[in-house]
Amino acid sequence: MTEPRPDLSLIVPCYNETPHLERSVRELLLTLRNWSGTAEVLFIDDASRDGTPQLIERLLADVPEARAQYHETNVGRGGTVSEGLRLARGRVAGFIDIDLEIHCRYIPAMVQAILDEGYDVATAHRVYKMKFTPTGILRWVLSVGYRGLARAMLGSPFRDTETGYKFFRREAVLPVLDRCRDRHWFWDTEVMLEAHAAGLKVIEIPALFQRQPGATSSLRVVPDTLSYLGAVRAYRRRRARGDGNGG
Ligand SMILES: Nc1nc2c(ncn2[C@@H]2O[C@H](COP(=O)(O)OP(=O)(O)O)[C@@H](O)[C@H]2O)c(=O)[nH]1
Ligand SMILES: [Mg+2]
Repeated sequence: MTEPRPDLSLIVPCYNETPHLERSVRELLLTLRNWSGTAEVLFIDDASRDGTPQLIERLLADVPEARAQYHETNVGRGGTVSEGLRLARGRVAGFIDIDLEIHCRYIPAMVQAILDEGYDVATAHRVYKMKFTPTGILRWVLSVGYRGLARAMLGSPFRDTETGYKFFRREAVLPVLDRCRDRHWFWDTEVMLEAHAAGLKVIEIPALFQRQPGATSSLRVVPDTLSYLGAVRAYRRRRARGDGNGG
């Protein structure tokens, strides 16, 4: 007898998450277990070097609704999330950043937008609780700057393509995944632009973004910003050649 499909498959890409993983998993389970829908959770570790795989093993020992995969080599954020979306069994498949800078309490609203309100994609539009520290201001400037760039250079109709909080009607996103090429940070913009090009119905739900005290970021500001810009230009060229859609 095949198991009924859960309402939600939540993908949790992991890369050196030990500072916050235990607290975040507790919060996440609290949210999912108090929610009326059914969910499975799929942790995918992308070759972390800080003991995250061992911590996942320990944390998931008594979490029947969760399973985990472990990469030998680092694939990148986009590649890891795509893999998870393909492995998902849920009617809705989505992912969040497990540092919970956007809290998991918005998950039910994302799923409801897809299952009950007819959207194909629901994402969190980050509303920043500003931290007036050099890093806080730099990240805000980068994020706002990049949004402007995505709109100006790629004609993105969206307010926040980079958010690490995206949910999809699983059947609708599979063909879109096949048209995405980037395997790291730019994938977050590419999947939204390809979803738009495919005519998927998208809702961006405002959600509070709050940096965790003492949190560090895996974003390497200069190299990652440069590779972003390179990816934006490459994507524009591909689209201009008319084989933008991943031909
Ligand atoms: N799978 C995978 N995830 C990554 C990688 N690098 C970062 N991430 C994830 O991307 C998310 C956002 O990274 P974070 O460091 O919080 O960036 P920030 O919030 O933009 O400063 C986190 O959940 C990280 O685990 C990677 O190489 N592979
Ligand atoms: Mg983060």
